Amino acid sequence: MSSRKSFGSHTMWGAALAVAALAGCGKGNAPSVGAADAAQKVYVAPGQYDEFYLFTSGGFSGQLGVYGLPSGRLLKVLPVFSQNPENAYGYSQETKPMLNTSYGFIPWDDSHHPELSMTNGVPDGRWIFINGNNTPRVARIDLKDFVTAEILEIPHSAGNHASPFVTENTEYSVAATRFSVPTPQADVPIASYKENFRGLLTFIKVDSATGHMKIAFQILMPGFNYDLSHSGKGPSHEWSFFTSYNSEEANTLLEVNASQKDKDYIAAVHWTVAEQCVKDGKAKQVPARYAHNIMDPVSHVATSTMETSTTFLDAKDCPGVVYYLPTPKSPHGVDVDPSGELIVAGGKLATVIPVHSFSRMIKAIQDKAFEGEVNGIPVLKYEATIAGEVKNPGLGPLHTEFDGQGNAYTSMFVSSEIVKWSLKDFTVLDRVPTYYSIGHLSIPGGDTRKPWGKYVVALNKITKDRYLPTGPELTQSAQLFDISGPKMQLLLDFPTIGEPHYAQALPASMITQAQLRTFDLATNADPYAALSEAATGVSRKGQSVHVKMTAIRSHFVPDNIEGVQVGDSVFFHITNLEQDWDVPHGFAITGINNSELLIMPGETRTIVWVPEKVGVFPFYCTDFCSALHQEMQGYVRVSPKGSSVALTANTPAKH
Ligand code: RUQ
Ligand code: CUA
Repeated sequence: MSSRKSFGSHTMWGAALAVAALAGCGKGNAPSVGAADAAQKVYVAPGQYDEFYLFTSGGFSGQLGVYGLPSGRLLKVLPVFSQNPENAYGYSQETKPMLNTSYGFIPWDDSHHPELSMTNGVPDGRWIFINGNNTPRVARIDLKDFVTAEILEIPHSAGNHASPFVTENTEYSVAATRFSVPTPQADVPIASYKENFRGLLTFIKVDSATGHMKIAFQILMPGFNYDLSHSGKGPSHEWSFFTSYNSEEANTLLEVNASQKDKDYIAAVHWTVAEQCVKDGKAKQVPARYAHNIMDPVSHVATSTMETSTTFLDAKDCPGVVYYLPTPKSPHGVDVDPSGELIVAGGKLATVIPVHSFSRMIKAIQDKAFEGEVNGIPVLKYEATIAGEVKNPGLGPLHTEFDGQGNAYTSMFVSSEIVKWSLKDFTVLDRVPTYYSIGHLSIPGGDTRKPWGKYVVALNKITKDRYLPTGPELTQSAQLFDISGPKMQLLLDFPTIGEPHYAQALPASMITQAQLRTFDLATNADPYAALSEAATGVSRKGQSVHVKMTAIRSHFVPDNIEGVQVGDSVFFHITNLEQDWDVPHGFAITGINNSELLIMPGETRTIVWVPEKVGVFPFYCTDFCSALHQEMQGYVRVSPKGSSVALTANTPAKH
């Protein structure tokens, strides 16, 4: 959901609290029976590592949270779509291009779905993708160094929610528009929705060697709202599934007007057929403007390129590319079981959990078991594709993950619980309350071919009385459950940064093995790098002053600079000469209208300072790096505009 108030109603609260009351929980409650047992299961002794990495979306913080499981300890806030003054992401000259878009520099987004890259349907620990919902973008983060390596804007999209789910071998990452809009954009009456607004499903090709993203094609669809997605696996490998709601095509008061029909649709997209149609010339090139931002892995300097065209494939021009599966009632999540055969939908307003069968779907297509069509897209008969329904699961099913042992776990938003059910006969096996109003849930590898089905994490929308109050805004939170036995057991509540819409986890060893500890100074290709103290210096080009500076425990070179004038743009290019793990240096100067810098070993980072006052201003290292960290400082003398003080610095050459 895009907001924690999506279903914001008192009924929902009533239900959530009723469940809480039933379970005998409330504020200041005594620890439940088995607390010692639970504590032991999440205890990671000092100095020990967690077993899993958990990556949570930051929601409206636009970032990615990195946690350890089972401890729930926060390890890192990894900046993606939002500026982060803590390490100058989006503030430094080298990183600013990452946040460029066709709308200009955008320092924020709303990120919902982290998605690990996969090989043969199993996370491979190479990259993690995440969507920018508001200004449609997909980011790729390199898990070697936990750096946002690439951000691709999605043209002609509006609300990149059903994204960035990947296919089994990361052939594609998908990006469906949540809101239908005039496509391409146009100045038309909103009331002409039905005739002018379209949906769009974007397939981004991911280069298997470099991870680089490129839009392969965009499929034009009827003007519904496309909500979530998952790709097939095994037998369903060539397909991606997208839920949609608002098949009523309402353009106002969707709360009522988009809940009229008994069923909406899952769109089943056969992407190899789309590839063929593009090859056969059934697609067309259309103008577009969208930013493609890449952090160069060698120079560590980001570049932003504006792309100018994209490939549109109208679903009706490519028979066999899309089929609609009727699915009750405003479906939200769509999840494919580890075998690739079962397609589970979460109808937010449905009273059952509908489960489609992939093999029945293929047979229905062969038999032409259609009940009609929408804009040339065949609609399959519900009875022809359905494998079964989970009866009386609870209220408000949203998302389902799998444990690899034949069980499914579905989050129930309205009744605020996780329901465990059998993939064999669709019977409910267990249920536990969540505090409160769970959205997504996450099992390590739980949407892949081989889940590590040890834990499930509930990603809750509301915390109310679970933590010490912190004013009107309370912490966001997740809960960890042990699912290794027949009954789920609550182990831990832990606060999260931003709104943790969704999360993915994988065994820590898959990442720790390939970790980079420093950046190689010898290959630093930043154009303003100073690879030794002898290479430092100052220079002036008109109103711009460039300072090439180095940092190493525990001094800057140069550390005395004179001849800067009021109104100059002073570019501090600072190279961290360290080649030691965990020794960044920081940089800040009085009155800088910008963030600090935090420079990793071997890296160069640049920040701009425009002095507005005459005087002598100190700068210093902001990261406590050694016993003489407090000595790591310097001065810049600022003279009036037009002053005759020469530009000098105490670099080794000029001593
Ligand atoms: S959504 S709570 Cu933004 Cu993934 Cu379902
Ligand atoms: Cu360098 Cu503190």
